[in-house]
Amino acid sequence: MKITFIRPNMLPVRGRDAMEPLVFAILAGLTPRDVETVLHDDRLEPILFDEPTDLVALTVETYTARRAYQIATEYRKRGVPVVMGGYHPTFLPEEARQFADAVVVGDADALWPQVVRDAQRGQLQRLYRDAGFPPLDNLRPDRSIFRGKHYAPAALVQYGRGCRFACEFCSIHAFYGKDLRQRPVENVVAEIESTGKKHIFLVDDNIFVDVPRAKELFTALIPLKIRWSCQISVDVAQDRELMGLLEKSGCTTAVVGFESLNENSLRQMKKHWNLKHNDYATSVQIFQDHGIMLYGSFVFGYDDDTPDSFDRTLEFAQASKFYTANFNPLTPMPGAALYDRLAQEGRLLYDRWWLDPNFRYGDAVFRPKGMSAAELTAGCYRIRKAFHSLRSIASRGLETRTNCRDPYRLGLHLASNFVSRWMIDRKQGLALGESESSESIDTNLDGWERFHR
Ligand code: B12
Ligand code: SF4
Repeated sequence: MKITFIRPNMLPVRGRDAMEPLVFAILAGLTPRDVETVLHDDRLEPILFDEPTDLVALTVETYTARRAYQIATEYRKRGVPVVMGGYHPTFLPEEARQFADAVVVGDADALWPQVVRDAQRGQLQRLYRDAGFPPLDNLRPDRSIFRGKHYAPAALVQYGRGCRFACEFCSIHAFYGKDLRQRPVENVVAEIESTGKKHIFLVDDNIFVDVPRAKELFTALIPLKIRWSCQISVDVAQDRELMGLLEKSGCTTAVVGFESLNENSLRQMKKHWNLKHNDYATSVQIFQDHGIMLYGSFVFGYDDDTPDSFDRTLEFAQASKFYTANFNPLTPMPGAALYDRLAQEGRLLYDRWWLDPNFRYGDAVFRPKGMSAAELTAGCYRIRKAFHSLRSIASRGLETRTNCRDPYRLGLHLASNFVSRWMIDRKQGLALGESESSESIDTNLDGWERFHR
């Protein structure tokens, strides 16, 4: 039996920074040895629809759902069964089932061997759902599935799943609820060593979910002499011991969800705790004193945000010398509390924006209160471009504690800024799933075929 894993692309733009899709290393590690596995990454290479295979397994996020459904339709036309899993099918299994033979809801770790067995017998079930959350003790990703593919140099490794917070817009809380699981530290260390990579991206949505476990991990990373990146909540800055361990263990960059400078917006998104211990400027100083380059993440469109919010935030991001930042329109994801609220308030502009051929990447998808949807789209785009202007890149690059502290960090600063600068215009305004809008979701792959040639 042969299984083809597929990571769909979000837009018909080939990026320069595709990262290894960790989920397929995990599924490959759980697949019986006598089953052949291959990976097609739609972000890097053409999908070989006519290459013989017995099962196609797609990972689906909301932004890639449209493309995933097109790919699935092509395979099913050829008689190949398709299984889908990931965030989007977990939140909308009924939608995904229209395009797949089987849908896996939630984590696949405990279910995947059964899916493979059922497929071997030609008896795939329509829906697989794990009633609980499987322990992560036996996670053994098999990275040989990535061999020969040109991914960004960092290896993706997962310490745990879930987050202790419940921000209104966030898919993580919707997916994992209150469940928090972390792997044994020795497994994580052994996995990092086995990758042979000197830069690791710890993909946990918030690596700081539990103080003693965070300390245990950071201490265990010190002897590895690696550099690593993570996503972390800003409240870590108040714990000086943790900050010291982050620095000592090689934490080089961290994504921090500042989200907004407006306290009412923070309150509305249930992230007011961001300001519980320090103001943002103080927290930023603490990170910088420890040499950690910050990737600031911001959203716009909460009820108190107005057209003035954009420039204020841009100034803050530039003054804070973030090595990079994103400025996104608040986007309701199915499953998240925000989506339900905006739907109830009758403020959504599309029935399902992720499938709508008129939706364009970067567009606001609901009616904000303090500005128009068009102003929201344009404001985010404008400051994204301004933040990545040559003058801004140079000025931020001169931050001596972080962005130009050593040649490695300066290289990271320049590479990430120039890749983002290059991508902004290429992505903005494109339709998801194909380059030309099409009424029919399951036909017309023309745009994709041209792009791949
Ligand atoms: C690393 C990362 C990125 C990296 C890229 C990663 C990569 N490999 O290419 C970067 C930074 C580039 C990125 C970009 C974006 N990301 Co991102 N990213 C992540 C992050 C932090 C980790 C992904 C990961 O490796 N997880 C570990 C794996 C093991 O978990 P998993 O994929 O969930 O898989 C498990 C189950 O879901 C299930 N499963 C998943 N797929 C499948 C498939 C099958 C067949 C089966 C059976 C099971 C199954 O089983 C797995 C194991 O149990 C996640 C959050 C998270 N914790 O997952 C966000 C996340 C996936 N990203 C998200 C978003 C929104 C984006 C962007 C759209 C942001 C933007 N506005 O531009 C972009 C574009 C993404 C795209 N599709 O192209 C959202 C998606 C939400 C949603 N509802 O779809 C997430 C959940 C973050 C969040 N907090 O909301 N991202
Ligand atoms: S802190 Fe981050 S991961 Fe946790 S719920 Fe909020 S946005 Fe999601």
